[in-house]
Parts: sequence; structure tokens; C-alpha cells
Amino acid sequence: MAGSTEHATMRAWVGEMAEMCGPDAVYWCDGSIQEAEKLTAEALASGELIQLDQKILPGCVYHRTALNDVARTENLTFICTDRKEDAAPINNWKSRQDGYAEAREFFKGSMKGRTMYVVPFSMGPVGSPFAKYGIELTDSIYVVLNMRIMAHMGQKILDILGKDGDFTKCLHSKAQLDIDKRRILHFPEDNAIWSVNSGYGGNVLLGKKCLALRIASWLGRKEGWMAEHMLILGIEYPDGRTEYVAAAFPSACGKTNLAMLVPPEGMKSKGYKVWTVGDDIAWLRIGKDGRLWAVNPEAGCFGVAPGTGLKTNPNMMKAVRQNTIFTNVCLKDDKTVWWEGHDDPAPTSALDWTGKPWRPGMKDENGKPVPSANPNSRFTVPIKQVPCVSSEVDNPDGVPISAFIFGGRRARLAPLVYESFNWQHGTYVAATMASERTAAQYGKQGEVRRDPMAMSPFVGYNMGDYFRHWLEMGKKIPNPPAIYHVNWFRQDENGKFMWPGFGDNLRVLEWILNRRAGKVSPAKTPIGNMPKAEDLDLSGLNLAAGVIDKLLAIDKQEWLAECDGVENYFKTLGDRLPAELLQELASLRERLK
Ligand code: GTP
Ligand code: SPV
Ligand code: MN
Repeated sequence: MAGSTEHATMRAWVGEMAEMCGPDAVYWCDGSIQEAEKLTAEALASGELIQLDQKILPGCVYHRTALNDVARTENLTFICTDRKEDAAPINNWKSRQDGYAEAREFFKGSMKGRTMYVVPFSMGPVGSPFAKYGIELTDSIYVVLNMRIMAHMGQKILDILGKDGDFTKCLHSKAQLDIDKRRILHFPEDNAIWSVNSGYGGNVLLGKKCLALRIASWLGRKEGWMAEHMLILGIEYPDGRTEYVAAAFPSACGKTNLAMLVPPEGMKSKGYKVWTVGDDIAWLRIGKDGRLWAVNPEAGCFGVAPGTGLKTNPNMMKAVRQNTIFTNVCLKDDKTVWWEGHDDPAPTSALDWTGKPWRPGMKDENGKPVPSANPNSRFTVPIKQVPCVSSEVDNPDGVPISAFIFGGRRARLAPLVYESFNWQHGTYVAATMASERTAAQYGKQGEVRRDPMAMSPFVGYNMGDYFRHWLEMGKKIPNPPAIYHVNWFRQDENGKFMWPGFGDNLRVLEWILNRRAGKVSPAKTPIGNMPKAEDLDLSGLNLAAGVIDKLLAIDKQEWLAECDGVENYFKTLGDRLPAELLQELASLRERLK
């Protein structure tokens, strides 16, 4: 198909990229179900996809990535700008010229023997003032089928772009999946993204982290809005009123789970309902009413499989029963899927994510259990299949946000929840958050690293400028969200999580909403406002004696040591770090003395 568009520069660009990559054919995707079925059949025939049992899992397929290609590769991800300081100091940087020159060699002839698919897509509801359009060129059917779920895709985008609409130029080739030649390159000054030699989600679904966070954060700074690594959820009160909050946790730290939590029994009787607007990314703008409004630019969820079960996340377990792409999970002999934390008993015989026979209790040479699913294995599912999806998910104006919640995995230090004193203090709290590394990134697992706003891998420009943008936004929003920090992952002396997490996190959200409504007064501490234990609904939890006090405890010596860590981190950020954040650090130290 030739693609029905009169956009001359788009056609010229597609032609130029095809010239470089040398595919046997160029195919323009229309986004139809017939097209998806045809591409799926091709991928099943070639082995790129494996068919699952269509009675038990209708519309579901299975995919394995290359062994060296199971998570985002931050060390191979670059922001390419003319001046280094516009991307430094956290991002890897290349000049535009060097970025293109090096990658061009890797793209040359990379699609020989393959088809180049032209994928027109929208991030954000089509036609919304928030929406951003892109065209992804790719030689992977897996990418096309994932993009069809994750974004709004097809001919309607070409229609909206017309003869000369703006779009992000996205180029992807799996090439040889050679990790030494893998590059994820962003050219914000050209509104372009080039990704080569990977087939893993965040590296190749270019509408997601690359466009909706790295490029969008650059645009947001220029245009006065925000692109954040945040879920969006609505909490409906018994009287039918709904309030919305947005929360940023680093990768694999609980956004998807919080976005669709099920209220615990004791609280359900109060009549709360939870509605999911988004599970990973939020774009935020100041509304006419002076509040901050958020849309979810994505149409699907690319969620972590391990740990997902009927007890932890029943909504997602129901969502992934149909029309889902499973990547790197365990493949059972009956052509269904399994992962660690699944409700079904472990299969007695199955293939693990690498395709090797697997049995429960298998150990590696060091005596460590061998998981059947890769720890970063994922499912791709339309968000509309989530039973508690919000009726506002396609609202072009989004939803108004009452509170921002930040958090990470901290075995020690950070209490269950605290409230910042104001926007500037909240910006400091978010800018200094840290978390233990998870399987969503390569690198030493468990190591604590600073991850400001859960955006460290995703800010498309200078981190100091990003903090400045946050501070400036705070001055411009007449009625800004209040800012909170949470920690579901504090451990006891035996390394056990002290807080039950998941649905019970609603107990903490309730305190936050009660604070917003002025229904409870807090305990004032050096780090922020905290709940009095009696203001948290802990009914039916059976927490052991003293646990809630430990969860709410603040150790001043540990916090002073944390301040030293923050000071060292700030030193790495260079001279664009806003002075306000240094003032906040000094005030915190003062309060802790
Ligand atoms: P990305 O998609 O990588 O951005 O991750 P995410 O932030 O959406 O994380 P997700 O909700 O998928 O959770 C990641 C892992 O953390 C899963 O294994 C969950 O089971 C686990 N998890 C989520 N919420 C909680 C919680 O409240 N407590 C505990 N202990 N584990 C949790
Ligand atoms: C994350 O790592 O934060 C994800 C998954 O949401 S990926 O899209 O691969 O980046
Ligand atoms: Mn994410």
C-alpha cells in the first residue's frame, strides 16, 4: 500500500530513509484489524511470534527477544544536540553530526531482505490539543503490533497531518541486534529519533519513552508544560465525586499496580472506587481553571509480568486474557503463559523465556533459583481492556490533578508517607528521590541511585534546567497539586517488606485526600508533614505491634547522612542547578539539627 498522504516532506523523508536502509519493500500501515491479522500471520510463520491457545487466550501471541536485549540500555541511549551542556550532565551526549554519522553506518542496508513498515501514530487522543504525532519506520512486525496497542495508529493520523503537519521522525531497525552497534539516539533540535540494533520495548516503541518523555520533556520546557513518568488515577468517593492524583515511581517500582489498585475489603465498604487513566506517562498543562490537567499519551500498557497476580493486581490479570502480546515470560506446554508471582501453580514442564526446558526448583551453578520468566518480562495490552479504566481516558482535555506522589524502593530511611511544605520544597523532595535499581535497567540490581522525579533516564535535556522548569511551573500554576513522597518498600531487620502494599496503598492515598480536604492535621517533622498513626485507616490489616511506628519513623542521623549524599549528587549536576534547591537542602539540615 502506498499510504494515502499528500505530505510531500513526509514522503521525501520516507524515501530517503528507505534509500539508506535498503528494504525490499515499503509498506504504509493503515492500522486496521485486517492488517494486524495479516502481519500477525506473517510473524507466526517466520517464528518472530508464537501462537498461544486461542480458546484460553484469544488474540494473544508470544515473543522472545534476543538474550542480550531484555531491558532499556541507558548506557547506549544518547541525547544528540549541538551544545553538550544542553543535554549534560546526566544524559549521554553526542553532537548531532556524530550521532547521525555513526548510526548511518549501522542503518546502511540494515533492512535488506525485509519490509520497511511506515507507522503513523498519535501520542494522546487524536485531535486533542495535547496530541503529538509521529511516524515510525521499522523493520519489525513485533514493533508494528506493539505500536498499534500502545499508540493511536493508522490512516487517521495521515489525514490529520494533511499536507504539512508537524511530526516526529522516528527510525528503527533491529539490524543484526548487535549490542556493540546498538544506539538509541534523540535529536530534539530536529524532532527526530533513531534506534538501531535493539528489539526491546523501551528502546524501540519510539512513541513511548523516546517521544512521550525525552522529546516531549524538551518540548514541554520550551512550550510551558510538563512530560512526566507518572501514572494517573481517579479516586471516586461514595458521593460520586472523583479526585485525580499522578504518581512517579522509577521503572518497576509500582506505577502500573497503583494505577489500578483494588480497595481492600475494609475500605471498600466506605464506597471508594479507583479508575485508571494512565499507568506510565502523564502530560500536564495548566487549565483555564488554574489547576494542572493531565492526559495519558498512551493507549496501552507495557507492564511488568512477574509479581502480577489476582491477589496483587486482579484488574491487570483480567485485562491480559485477550489481545495481549507477551514478551519473555514462561511458555507452558499447553500454549499458555506463566511467570513468577502468577496465581496458577508453577508448570511442571515448560520453556523458559530463553526457550530452554524449565522445571520448578531449578538452580543455577551458584545454587540460585532460575526464574522461568525474565524479571523484566512484559505484556502489551490495550488500556481499554483494564476493567477499571476511567471514562476520562480519551478526554482530550485530560483530568485535573490534586496531588503528585513520588516514591522509590528504599529498604531504609524513607517513611511510608510524608507531605512537602510547599511546591519548592516538593520539588526538592522529588529532585532528591532515590531508589534501588531493578531489572528494568541494566546494571547492578539493588544499588541505590538518585532518580529525580523518576525521570533520570528520560529527561531530554539538562537536569539543572529541568529542575528550573519545575520551579517555574510552580510559580505559573495558580492552584498547584500538593506534593507527597511515599515508600512501599521499607524493610525490617530480616529484609521483609513491612508494608503490605498493593491495594492497601489506598490507605495512604486516603490520608493524602483527607489532607487535601483539610479533614486531618499532620504531625510536623523536619522532613515534612506526616500522618499521625491514628489518622491512617489500618482496619483489617493486622500489622504487628510497633510496625506502623517503624514505618513512620525518622532517624535524624540517617537523614543527615542522606543530606550529605544529596549534596554530593547536586555537585555532579553542574552550575545550572537552581540555588533554591541548595537552600532547601540547607533548611532541611537546619531542621534536622
Ligand atoms: P515500569 O513499567 O517499568 O515503569 O514499572 P511500574 O512502575 O509500572 O511497576 P509495576 O507496577 O509494574 O511494578 C513492578 C514490580 O513491583 C512488580 O513485580 C510488582 O508486583 C511490584 N510491586 C508493585 N507495587 C508494589 C507494592 O505496593 N509493594 C510491593 N512489595 N511490591 C509492589
Ligand atoms: C520503564 O522501564 O520505565 C518502562 C518499560 O515503562 S520501557 O517501555 O521498556 O521503558
Ligand atoms: Mn516506565
